[in-house]
Amino acid sequence: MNFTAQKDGVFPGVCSLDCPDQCGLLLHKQDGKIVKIEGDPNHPVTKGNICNKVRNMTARIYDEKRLAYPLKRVGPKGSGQFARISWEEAIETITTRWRKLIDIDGPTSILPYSFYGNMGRINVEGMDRRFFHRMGASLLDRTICNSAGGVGYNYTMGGAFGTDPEDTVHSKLFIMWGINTVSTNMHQVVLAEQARKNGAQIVVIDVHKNQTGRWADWFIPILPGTDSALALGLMHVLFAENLVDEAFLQKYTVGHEELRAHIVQYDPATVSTITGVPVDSIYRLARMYGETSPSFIRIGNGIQHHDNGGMCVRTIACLPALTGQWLLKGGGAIKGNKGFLEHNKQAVQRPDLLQNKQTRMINMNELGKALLDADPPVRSLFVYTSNPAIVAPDGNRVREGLAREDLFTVVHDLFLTETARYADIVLPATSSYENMDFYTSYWHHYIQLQQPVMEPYHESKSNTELFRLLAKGMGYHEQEFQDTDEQMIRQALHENRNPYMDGISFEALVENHYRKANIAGYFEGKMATPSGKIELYSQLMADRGYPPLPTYVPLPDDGPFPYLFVPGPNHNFLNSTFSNNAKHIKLEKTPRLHMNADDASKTGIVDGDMVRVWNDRGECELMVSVGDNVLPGVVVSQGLWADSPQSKHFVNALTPDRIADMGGGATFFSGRVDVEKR
Ligand SMILES: Nc1nc2c(c(=O)[nH]1)N[C@H]1C(S)=C(S)[C@@H](COP(=O)(O)OP(=O)(O)OC[C@H]3O[C@@H](n4cnc5c(=O)[nH]c(N)nc54)[C@H](O)[C@@H]3O)O[C@H]1N2
Ligand SMILES: Nc1nc2c(c(=O)[nH]1)N[C@H]1C(S)=C(S)[C@@H](COP(=O)(O)OP(=O)(O)OC[C@H]3O[C@@H](n4cnc5c(=O)[nH]c(N)nc54)[C@H](O)[C@@H]3O)O[C@H]1N2
Ligand code: SF4
Ligand SMILES: [Mo]
Repeated sequence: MNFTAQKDGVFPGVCSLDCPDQCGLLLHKQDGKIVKIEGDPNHPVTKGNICNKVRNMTARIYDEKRLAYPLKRVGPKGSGQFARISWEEAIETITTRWRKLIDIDGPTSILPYSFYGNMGRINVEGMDRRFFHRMGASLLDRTICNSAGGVGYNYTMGGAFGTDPEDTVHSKLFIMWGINTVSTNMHQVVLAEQARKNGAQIVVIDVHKNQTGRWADWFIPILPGTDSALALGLMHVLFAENLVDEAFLQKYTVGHEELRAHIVQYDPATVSTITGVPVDSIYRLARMYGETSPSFIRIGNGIQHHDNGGMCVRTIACLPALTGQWLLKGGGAIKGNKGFLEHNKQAVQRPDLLQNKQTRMINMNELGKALLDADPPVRSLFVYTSNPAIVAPDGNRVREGLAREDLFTVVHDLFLTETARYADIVLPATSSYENMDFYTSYWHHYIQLQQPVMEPYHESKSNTELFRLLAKGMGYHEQEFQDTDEQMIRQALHENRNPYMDGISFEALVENHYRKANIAGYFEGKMATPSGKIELYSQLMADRGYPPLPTYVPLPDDGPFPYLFVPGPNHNFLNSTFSNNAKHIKLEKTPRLHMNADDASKTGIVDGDMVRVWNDRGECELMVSVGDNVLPGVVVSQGLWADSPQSKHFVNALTPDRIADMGGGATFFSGRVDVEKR
């Protein structure tokens, strides 16, 4: 069916944002324009509810600032002075420059940089991958989001597999651990509310009493980066008070005897000193967890944006096994569920095109370093579906790199983002409602299809279309650069080795665009770990130089600054997306720095003061909220705001680009700062 040709009507859609909920949408069209976006009541999990951000999405897709044409830079880098050019000139300029660079410096002098501003599988990890593999460009390790925790979880559980969120209506205890669920996973809140009506308790463990903490039955404040100690303290009590499920441990785990001996050192008094959680709270939580079934832990991203984040998630992931929760409907945990919906990535991304090429891997969390110090140097940067000048750590170094006059930078986006301001060539991107793609949630178990609903906005092009054009310009004439979007989706679903996706084909998705992974038999005790069991003791970790048992590792020293700084995302933006849309800025009002009243009174800061937050990496300015929603010694901000000379809201000026313990992960929340009245 051709939806774009129909001027009026209501069409099915998928939210393409990097959000676990991946809602089903209804797109209302009038006169060829989308005039309203609402939730699709037929979506089995999201059931017609969507967030305010996307309810206001039309303000973004028709924002007068949206890019309509290709541009070339006509002023100094970063000044935002551009002139309109044609697509022909844009492609010609880029490919001519790249051919020269490849001749002189080799293809690894070119670095692609992208993330998941659109979760469409063929647009954001499809044709682009084929293109850069064929070229032999530097590879990007895409580790900015959840990779430390992902690797940590895998050591325990063997893969990104967890509880079916639909089953959590049966849970009797929810532990929201380092996740701001009310803002970042709203349908988990809806499901928990249903369970709450049947008596379920909701516990939130966080460094900030934000909207999620306020919603909890019991909020437990904790010092940043200490959660693995708390989890070990819970294990201590569970073993000591015989609240563990011995039969489950025997049958489905390895290392429970070693663990039992190991956790003796993590007695509640010791754990309390580390975490700031009172001894009686540790006992109470452990007993609650040991005595309530089914219990469910939602493991968030907050705990793993720390230097010790991988080990922290690995440790928390052991808890459900201790009390045998995996056998119960609604019991267990979710860190991420993407394993159930893996498609045929080989066919889509074609890593075989890299064969016999000498390339190198650059960790995206070290973009500043890569642009300033890489040897051999990066001479050209191609940014798409991401906004590193705002979202990447140690942001001043990133911007210093982007400002290099000799760096040839191309940015493909819907807006002239802070990153695009540094570009030599800017290319306009379509929104996901203008493209065909398929979407696989990392929380619920549904794969969804988006068919284009509106014509491309002015001269904008999708990622797949752009890379087809670039391939042509580079003289890559092979078939894989001519495949259509539909062909690529078919390839993604064809000969897929993932048994949970059996029977899900392109036709099936066209017929019914919500298809559930066939998860029957997930927990039959055969894990994808080396031992085939849940690994409380991991020989693989020992072989790789980690402690093989769950362990608390303190955060490293980050300089002589009094506060740990936790700059997370906010409610009305999605990372930096929406930070340039007036409607969403108005909803979010102003960025705040939350500070404990004791700290404020010691420094003479009062509520509403503008403060300078600084360390040896940079500074930013925020308005203080004084109160008791953070512990002393901790300051928290929310939102990745765009900045300008008038509003210095650039929180990533302060964050470290150190690499976490596992998966090359980011350490956004392990930096220290000082705060002074401006
Ligand atoms: N509204 C909205 N939704 C979003 C996003 C957004 O920007 N806005 N971003 C999307 C993306 S890409 C992601 S990855 C997810 C992220 O969403 P979440 O998984 O919720 O992760 P964060 O919001 O980064 O952090 C969650 C919580 O961890 C807390 N925290 C920080 N450090 C610690 C710690 O050491 N211990 C404990 N216990 N808590 C800690 C923070 O205060 C925060 O409340 O949300 C997605 N959804
Ligand atoms: N301080 C701090 N920094 C953080 C975090 C934090 O909690 N604190 N969170 C981190 C996390 S978890 C993440 S995931 C990253 C996210 O970082 P990014 O992935 O960079 O996310 P966004 O800031 O949303 O930027 C996405 C961009 O993609 C563009 N876009 C959308 N659709 C398309 C498309 O189809 N094609 C193209 N070419 N462009 C498109 C949007 O307009 C937007 O400018 O940020 C990280 N940075
Ligand atoms: S951002 Fe998340 S909650 Fe909002 S519509 Fe998209 S998927 Fe749903
Ligand atoms: Mo993320």
